[in-house]
Amino acid sequence: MKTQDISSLLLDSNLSKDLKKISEKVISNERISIEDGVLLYEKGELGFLGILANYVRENKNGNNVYFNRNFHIEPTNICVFDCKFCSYSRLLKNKEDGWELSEEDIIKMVRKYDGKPVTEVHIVGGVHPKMGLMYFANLIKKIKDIRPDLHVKAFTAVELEYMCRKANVSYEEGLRILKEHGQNSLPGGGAEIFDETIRKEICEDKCTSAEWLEIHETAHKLGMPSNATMLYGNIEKFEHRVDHMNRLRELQDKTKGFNTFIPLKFRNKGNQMSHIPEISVVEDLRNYAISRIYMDNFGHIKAYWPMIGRSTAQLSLAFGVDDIDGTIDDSTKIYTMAGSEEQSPALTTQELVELIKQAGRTPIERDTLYNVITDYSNYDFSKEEVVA
Ligand code: V47
Ligand code: SF4
Repeated sequence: MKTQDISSLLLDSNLSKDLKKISEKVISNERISIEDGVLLYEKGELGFLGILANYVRENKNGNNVYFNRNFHIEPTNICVFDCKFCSYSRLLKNKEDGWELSEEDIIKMVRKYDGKPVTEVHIVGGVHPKMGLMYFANLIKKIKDIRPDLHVKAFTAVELEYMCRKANVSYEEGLRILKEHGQNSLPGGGAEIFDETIRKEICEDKCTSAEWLEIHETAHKLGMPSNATMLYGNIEKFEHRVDHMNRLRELQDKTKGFNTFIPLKFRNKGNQMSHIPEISVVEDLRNYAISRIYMDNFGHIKAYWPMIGRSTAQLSLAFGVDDIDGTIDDSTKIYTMAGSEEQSPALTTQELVELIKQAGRTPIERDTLYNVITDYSNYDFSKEEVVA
């Protein structure tokens, strides 16, 4: 979408004055306010938001769409917390179909990728009372001994808050220990919605919004970057989404430590909020677009394909998204259990590349920190055996 498309937007006589004002701000690189953000949610039609978000996205990332070669390890789904939206966890008192991987199981999973060009392992799971800080620190060390080249993105702020509290150490001490044992960065989970009243309704017993933000700020200070998520499409209102993004935007101004923002659509299968219908794909696309417009200091917006499905992920590339996560290799259960259409999430590099090309974009394999590994625009897959 080129600049003339965006300027024609301003000539559109059907566009209300307030939306025109917001477009002018976006075009002149001026930050939009909380009120502007809410107004975009209330009045912005899909086509209008798409043009604006695409303008921002192409200024930041050109035509590039990023992906990586990764796999997940979910050490356990036993969890001391009881989030109402979670389809994955099994409470301590009801752990018949819960799993607890041993250290040996986990090492075996890592060994499975010997000689394969994966660049990242994402480790996240339920909050198990017996798997503590030093258990995980030593586990990371063992993973790094096997694969020193692998970027370890591990533990949500929810897991970290619990680990540090149990070990009786400050967040800084806890994170420093994990870093010394080889952890490189933090994933964005556990943020949900920061508004305290909504948080109390949907996940009252886990770390607070202030604690989530403090843990990420501490990690950034220690040189560990992180991601940020937002769980949307359940009981929250538009103003709660904007408030959530605003708290992240403020922290990013301070630390510049976030890599990417990942909106996560509430999926309603098999959890305590199953009576709430899932929102439409149009609402998902509007949400991606507004995220791109609002989060002006975030380099990237990710559509996590195992959660949103590959078709919507492809569509999102015209609505501000420039990253669709990775190959995954069927190694995560969180969204499978919550009813995602992706019941065995795995894509080869070639499939990811084709998916991106079909959307008219340039496929770029990245590492976790968005360094370019390979530009696949003119890559000939027939000349090599593709591994993952
Ligand atoms: O914190 C759980 C969410 C998150 C449901 O950093 C649900 O690269 C929707 O954060 N419907 C964990 N969402 C996953 C996560 C993540 C995923 C991919 C990449 C990255 C990254 C981070 O999943 C939880 C929660 O917000 N979640 N249940 C559900 N029913
Ligand atoms: Fe536990 Fe995370 Fe599920 Fe909450 S979302 S119940 S913290 S596994």
